[in-house]
Amino acid sequence: MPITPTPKIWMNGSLVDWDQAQVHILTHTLHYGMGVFEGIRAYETANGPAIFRLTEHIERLFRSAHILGMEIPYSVQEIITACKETVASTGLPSCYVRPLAYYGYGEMGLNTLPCKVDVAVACWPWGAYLGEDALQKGVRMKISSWTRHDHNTMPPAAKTVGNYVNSSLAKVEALKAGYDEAIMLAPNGLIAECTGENIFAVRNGIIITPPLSAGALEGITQHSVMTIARDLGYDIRVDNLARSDLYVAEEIFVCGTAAEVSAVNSVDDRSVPCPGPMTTAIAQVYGRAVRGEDPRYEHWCELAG
Ligand code: PPE
Repeated sequence: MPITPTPKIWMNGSLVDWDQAQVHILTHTLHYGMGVFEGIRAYETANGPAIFRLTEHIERLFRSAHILGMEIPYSVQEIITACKETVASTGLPSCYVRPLAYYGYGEMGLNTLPCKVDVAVACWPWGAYLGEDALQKGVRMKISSWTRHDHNTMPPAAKTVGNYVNSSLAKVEALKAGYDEAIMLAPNGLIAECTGENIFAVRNGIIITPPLSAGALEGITQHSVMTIARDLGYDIRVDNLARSDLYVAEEIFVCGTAAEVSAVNSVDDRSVPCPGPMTTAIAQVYGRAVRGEDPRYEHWCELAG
């Protein structure tokens, strides 16, 4: 998706002009993929732009770095402030927010111990990730021929730059085959997640989403959806799903910061009822929650200004 520039990007403590936010070609992470990032959305609310669950996203950024053994030279609070400043500097009512911690210029080779950690936060307007009609018509999913990483290969629980080689391979394969998105299986064959979303399937009236141990990222939208679903009175559980669970599911939806809540209409050309009633109800509440329109979830909206 093409990027629309915004005025400023935060780099190592200061806001710089968009065009000046550059790195050297020998930036370490560009070569070896050892970096961590987040994807966050700021939404227009009655009180101005609010960054949805900003604190939880920045805490996950630090957990991802911790898994890599990378020390971010700022506090969680400093990066939270950086995100707010960057969003405010765009003047946009809503946008996508991308913090990135990476090994910068100065060292080469696989030993990251001497490497300096740089941090940047960029914002830009980002529309519907899986298409404008992803909730109404649903998306066509394909089980990928690419397997999600094993925990001892590339930890899937960390949102690392390098992990997305796996996601991109699967995404492009699915798109070229005429599907909208891919579903990744863990090395043991159970469902992990999608290339950029967590997955939920309804079986016998119970909504099920795979655990971290199956290779899923601990999604913040996944957590929001679970809270909303419980508040709606639904039975929702973290548990393993097999491929066949998807083929015979009563409803399937995927969720992520970028994709929000999107319905699934088929998996490997087996049709799934879409959009299902639970999917629709959860998506409606989520859409209000992110805009600060539901008092139960107002604490999730962190004002940028
Ligand atoms: N799994 C993966 C692999 C993933 O990338 C995301 C977010 C999720 C689950 C959902 O996590 P959360 O956003 O906390 O609910 N994917 C981000 C990046 C997408 C991109 O193309 O870049 C996102 O949604 O912002």
